[in-house]
Amino acid sequence: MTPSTAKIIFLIAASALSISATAKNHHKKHPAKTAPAPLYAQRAEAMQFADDLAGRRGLDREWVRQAIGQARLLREVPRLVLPPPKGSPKNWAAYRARFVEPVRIRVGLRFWQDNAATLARAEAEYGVPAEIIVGIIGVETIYGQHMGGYRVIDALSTLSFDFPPAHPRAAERRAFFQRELEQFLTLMDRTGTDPHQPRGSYAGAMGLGQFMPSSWARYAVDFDGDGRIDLNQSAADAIGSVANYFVGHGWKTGMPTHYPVQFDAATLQLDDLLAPDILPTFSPASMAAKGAQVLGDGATHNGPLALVELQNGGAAPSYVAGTENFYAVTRYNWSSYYAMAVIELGREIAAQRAQ
Ligand SMILES: [Ca+2]
Repeated sequence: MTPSTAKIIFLIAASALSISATAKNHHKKHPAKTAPAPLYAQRAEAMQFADDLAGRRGLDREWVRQAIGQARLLREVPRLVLPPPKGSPKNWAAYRARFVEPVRIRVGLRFWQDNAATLARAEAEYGVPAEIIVGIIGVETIYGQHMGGYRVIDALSTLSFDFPPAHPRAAERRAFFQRELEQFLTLMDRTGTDPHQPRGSYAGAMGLGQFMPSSWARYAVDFDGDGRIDLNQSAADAIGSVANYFVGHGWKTGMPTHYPVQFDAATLQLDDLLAPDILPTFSPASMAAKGAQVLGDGATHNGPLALVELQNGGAAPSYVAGTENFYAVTRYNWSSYYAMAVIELGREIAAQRAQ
């Protein structure tokens, strides 16, 4: 649900660019003002989409036209959703250092302390360990510190009507954001919320756990029992909703996320082992037959495993055997680097709590 590392790196690059652009403007006597982007009310296909959406969902046509019509193109957003250039090196060590770091650990310790009873209740009711929930909310928003400042309606309209055609899966991704825009407006209608109010990431993800509108509609729960779902202000609602999301994506109570592996260079069939990517496919015995011995409790693991490769730039990659629960973490954000950062941040905070 969050930007992948690459996108984060892009974002950093983008801010650096805007800083240098600002610096350049200081040398001009009359810096040119950038005109605001036009409203989507001026775009026929956006208004057609609004009419169709209103019909499909049984929403008030004028309300939907106003909602989308008053949205504006976010000029910087389309390039943020482009994948990194081919051949960009992936670096687990650098990725980890960004998320498993002292500030996030310190804020995470406090979050866990403040919400210990709620986290324990979520673990008991959903079977999802507190450290996984704490890891997710930490990686996503540093416990609510960075929930995103874009108007969700602008972000979703931009990605619905101005998705970059250069993206290799542009049609599929544009359709995804159009469905999210539809879900968002349905949610706004149902909760009586002004659709121009909610703020979120450049991709339209909202709240402590950065839920996309479809995930909010499907998995969000009122876990503090006040009769409404608030994933921005209620830590309890966010905690319960993250746990419920995991259950909805196949989390298995009590199963570890991964085990260490050891290679036998003489029999290793690395290409075969990596072919299913992170989809759990192999038994411990079939992994061993292909030269990867699953260590510890993993030797007797009951269920499929995946060989997860984490590249370390120019250095040798790291490998683990990921279980179905590792795969479940990647349903939050489709990246094994992301999943491992969530797991290791939660684990580090749990270790410090135990001290
Ligand atoms: Ca609530």
